Amino acid sequence: MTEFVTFAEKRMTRTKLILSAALFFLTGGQSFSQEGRPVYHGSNYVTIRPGETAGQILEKAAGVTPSANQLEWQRIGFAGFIHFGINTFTGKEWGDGKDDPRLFNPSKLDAGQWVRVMSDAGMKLVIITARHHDGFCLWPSKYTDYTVAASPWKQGKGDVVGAVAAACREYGLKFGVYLSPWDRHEPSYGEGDKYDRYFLDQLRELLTGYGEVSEVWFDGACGEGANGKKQEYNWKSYYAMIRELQPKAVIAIMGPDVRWVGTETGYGRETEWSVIPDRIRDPDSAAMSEREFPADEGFIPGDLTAADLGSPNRLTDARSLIWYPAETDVSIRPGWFFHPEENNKVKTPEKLVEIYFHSVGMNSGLLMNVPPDRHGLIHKKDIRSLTAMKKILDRIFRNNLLDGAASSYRNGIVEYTLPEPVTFNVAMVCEDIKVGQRIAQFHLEAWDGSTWNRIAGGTTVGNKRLLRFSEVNASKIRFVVDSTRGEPAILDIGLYRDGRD
Ligand code: FUL
Repeated sequence: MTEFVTFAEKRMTRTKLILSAALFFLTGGQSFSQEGRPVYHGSNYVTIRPGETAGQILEKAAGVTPSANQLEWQRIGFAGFIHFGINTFTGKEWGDGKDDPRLFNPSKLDAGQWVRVMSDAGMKLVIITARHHDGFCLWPSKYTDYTVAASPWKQGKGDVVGAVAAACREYGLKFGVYLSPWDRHEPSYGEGDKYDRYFLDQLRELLTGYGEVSEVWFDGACGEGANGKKQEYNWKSYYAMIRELQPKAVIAIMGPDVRWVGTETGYGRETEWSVIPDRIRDPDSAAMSEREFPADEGFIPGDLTAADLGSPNRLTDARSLIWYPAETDVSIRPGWFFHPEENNKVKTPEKLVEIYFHSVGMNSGLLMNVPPDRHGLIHKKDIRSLTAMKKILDRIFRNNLLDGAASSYRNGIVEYTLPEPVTFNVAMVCEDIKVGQRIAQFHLEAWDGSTWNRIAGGTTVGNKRLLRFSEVNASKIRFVVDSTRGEPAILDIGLYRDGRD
């Protein structure tokens, strides 16, 4: 069976195509342009000096690269989210922290089924809501009695986080934890250091008790309102603990490695730059510190919902730039938690495919939530949709019609000549983000015997760009870079036919 998620990596070995190979000399982690000027390769963070021109800023932006953790995370592409907890049994989305832990009693909980379903759907990482806003812990934390240990499930001897981690190991998936900073049960919430200590104690349990953790997801939501409790989180101490105990984990959302795409619809941005201005408190001292993760110092994510975060006009006033890739989180159902009345509202396979094209295919990771039911199992309706979605994706991506094509590169144009005409309606382009993200505008053209006709195009490419369009039949096709902020480095190009056969 074709694995669409790792497809680009497989093709990389076959048709690695670095357009800039002739122009770049990678020396000891630093790159030089043709003229020998440094292009700031090798750091996911760069400061802007006062007086730098728009051109200099763009050149710097083109040289910002992902950290090793970010690169690995971006290559995963497709991950699964599991919202499960006390809300599953009360029907709420946001529990108030007062629900009786005895309500938590799944009769057939099988984390193996969850992870198997997600793996079969093509997901490579699974994140479990270890503790949602209600404060109820899915593991038997020593620091509160509001946990699974106080529930009748497995006579209080169960551990959902442990079961998911074990299943991930069994199926070869990466494992991640969601831990809500906002806690509506814990009495110390709002009391500053006291709560931070509680939070760090629980974070340590999660980071040390369950093997390798690949993603830590800190939710930014807080519904306390103007007169509610106010907790100043000591983010810096949370990040330091993660760097120390799980150095390969990315810190997402309220963290410096992976950013929220800005919506929960499943639809990412047309123009999605991974390099955006950082809002760091003291960029100069951070840069001076030569730390591996300079953005960990006083990191504050700004407004991430704007339609454009990284275009040139957003960079001109920046004091620093950071590689900060997007993650698109979306639920397969209207709610994040399971509600039986939503069984007929599970997203259709076609909708899930569309979401895949608009997230993974728009330079973002996709984090798709599939909430288990009150038995502790993923419902058959969700399985049906996911299975059919995977079938469609496999059908589309099983055969790259450019395989075996002769190709040439000149002046930002990659031209393919095929022995026979092919029919296609899907295109994939991947930049080699290891060296940065550069393409700002591109399009595809097909030769009809007398002229080149535009088929489709877009703005940014990044890790992966997927396009769908009406069927085209041609034997000469070209990919044209219309505008770029540096030498484009293309990792892969593919053409496919979604033939519904
Ligand atoms: C939001 C939360 O408030 C929702 O309940 C859910 O967990 C979603 C993924 O993030 O901020």
